[in-house]
Amino acid sequence: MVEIFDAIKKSAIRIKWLIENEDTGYSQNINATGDTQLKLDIKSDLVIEEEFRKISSVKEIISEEKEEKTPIYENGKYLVGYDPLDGSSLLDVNFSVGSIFGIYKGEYDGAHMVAAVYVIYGPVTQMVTAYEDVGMYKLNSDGDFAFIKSLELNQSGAINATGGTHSNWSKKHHEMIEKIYSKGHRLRYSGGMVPDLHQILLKGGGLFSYPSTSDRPEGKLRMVFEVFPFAFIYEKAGGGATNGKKRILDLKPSHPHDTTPCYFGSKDEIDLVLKHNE
Ligand code: AHM
Ligand code: MG
Repeated sequence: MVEIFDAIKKSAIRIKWLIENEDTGYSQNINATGDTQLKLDIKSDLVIEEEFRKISSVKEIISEEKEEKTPIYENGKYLVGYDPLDGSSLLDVNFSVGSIFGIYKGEYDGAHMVAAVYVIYGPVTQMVTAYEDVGMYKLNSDGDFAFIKSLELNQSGAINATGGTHSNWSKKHHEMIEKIYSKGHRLRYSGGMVPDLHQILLKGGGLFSYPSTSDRPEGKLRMVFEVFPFAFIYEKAGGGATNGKKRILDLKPSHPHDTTPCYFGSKDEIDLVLKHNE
């Protein structure tokens, strides 16, 4: 696992350089989910693939930007599902973006996830790893990621972050969000799941949701690259993650690019979501 985390650190340093120095415009390509790729989505994907190709414990990789799984080492133990540059459409407005990694053994589903990592490229670059516990690291000027602290969610928090177009929300979701606000929560939403979930984690708790909407009944966020890794991290930090009815890590995608409605948060907020959907 250490060598996988090291490959992620090396990729992060290279992606940070690309963000700061390369063209942040769109390419002519469309990815597997139908989004037009930015040139940086493609470059970041290649950087990560290159770094994982050096690691003999990696059996196979699949990313949000790739149509198909890519075999690496036949005798490798781990499968890695990743989103190389999540929130990349926010690059032009200079908001934080991130890379998300799920490390699996055997299958790409929650039950087979063994570790998860994300990197956030903000005013500073940080990395959060969840393996035995959840730890945060910061990239120093000498190129090393220094351990900062362990992260743990409180029983409840004060932040609410909800995605999707409001006019496409269900009545039920509107009512649930009203309940959250009536408890005193405040809106904090950048439109990048890495900074939005990082904020909730660092500020002790709250709720992030990307619900089912009339235009996207299965939500927008992809299980293998985005939702399972954060579900793993939130559970390890003492919170939870649900699709509204079921625990996220019990879901089984039938295709690596499958999406799901999702709610991540501290315990009280996740209980509220589950009760509301009973
Ligand atoms: P991307 O992988 O194409 O960048 O899309 C994922 C992003 C998430 O970071 C974020 O939570 C969501 O899209 C925001 O979507 P919306 O603008 O519909 O609220
Ligand atoms: Mg993404």
